[in-house]
Amino acid sequence: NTHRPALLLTGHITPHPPLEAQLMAAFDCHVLADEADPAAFIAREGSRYPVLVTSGKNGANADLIASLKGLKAIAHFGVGYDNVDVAAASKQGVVVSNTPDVLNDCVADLAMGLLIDTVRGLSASERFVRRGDWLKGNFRLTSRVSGKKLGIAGLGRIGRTIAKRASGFDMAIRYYSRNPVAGVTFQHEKSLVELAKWCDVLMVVVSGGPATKHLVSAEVIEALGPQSFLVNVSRGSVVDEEALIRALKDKQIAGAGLDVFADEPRVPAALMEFDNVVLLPHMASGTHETRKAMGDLVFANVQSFFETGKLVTPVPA
Ligand code: 8YV
Repeated sequence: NTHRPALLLTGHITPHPPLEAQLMAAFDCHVLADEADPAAFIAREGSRYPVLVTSGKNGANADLIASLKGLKAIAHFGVGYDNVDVAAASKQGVVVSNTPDVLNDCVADLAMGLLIDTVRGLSASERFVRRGDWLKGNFRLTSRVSGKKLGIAGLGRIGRTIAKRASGFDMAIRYYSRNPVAGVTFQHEKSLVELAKWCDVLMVVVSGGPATKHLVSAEVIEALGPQSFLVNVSRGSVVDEEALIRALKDKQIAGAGLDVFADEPRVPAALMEFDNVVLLPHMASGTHETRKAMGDLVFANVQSFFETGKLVTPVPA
């Protein structure tokens, strides 16, 4: 087995276990999280691994990257790589790949589903039927989706795929991003507050990390106002959850649909109390088809790096 290239995994790839089996079959794999004493393991064998695989909860911080002396590449399972310290990696000459594009459709589908659920109250109405409340009267009226104003924060690959779907619902679309996106006809707003003031639904699709922490601030939530909704399919860190909870308590926002949370899988108990909030378990990319495509892309990146020294889908350094 010693002739197979050595591959280190920070942890088990829980979003897609078959990838782990695929990697095990092709490479001399080791899972760092299985070690009783990871530091001792790294001190002993840490220089043996040119490639590291990371995923959701099992990223790579600057310390881990610095401790792996032979490291050359990190292949991340996921399009968002906020839990991989790319700056630290680059400084050490380590390249990083993610899994872009293959999840655009399923994430955008889920985003639209969550938008409709949030605005039309699907989950709430389903709970209403199960509780037997229909026997006592009708469900509350909800809000119209078609023709409404959709503000998209972050018009990247996924944001544009959502925009395509929303266009099918005759929604008017504007967006916020640091810089205007070339080649799109939607109106760019220079501030997220301006976008929030304008829209009926704010869809958050920016990438995570320190640069976007609490981008959806108390001020942005206030700008949305009591008739508008917030939907987040990016990272929980982007939304000031405390401010959101306060706005929901004070009825200063119409409702929220959240697939991601600051400290997932722990969801703030306060959010569970609101019937106008839809809570999902970070499942936007979670289809058989997409998770397999993501796994195949991680595998292709690892294989390509061992064979050619190049990643298939590197992220910008
Ligand atoms: C993954 C995601 O489920 O791709 C991403 O950025 O958030 C999801 O697709 C998650 O990151 C698991 O690694």
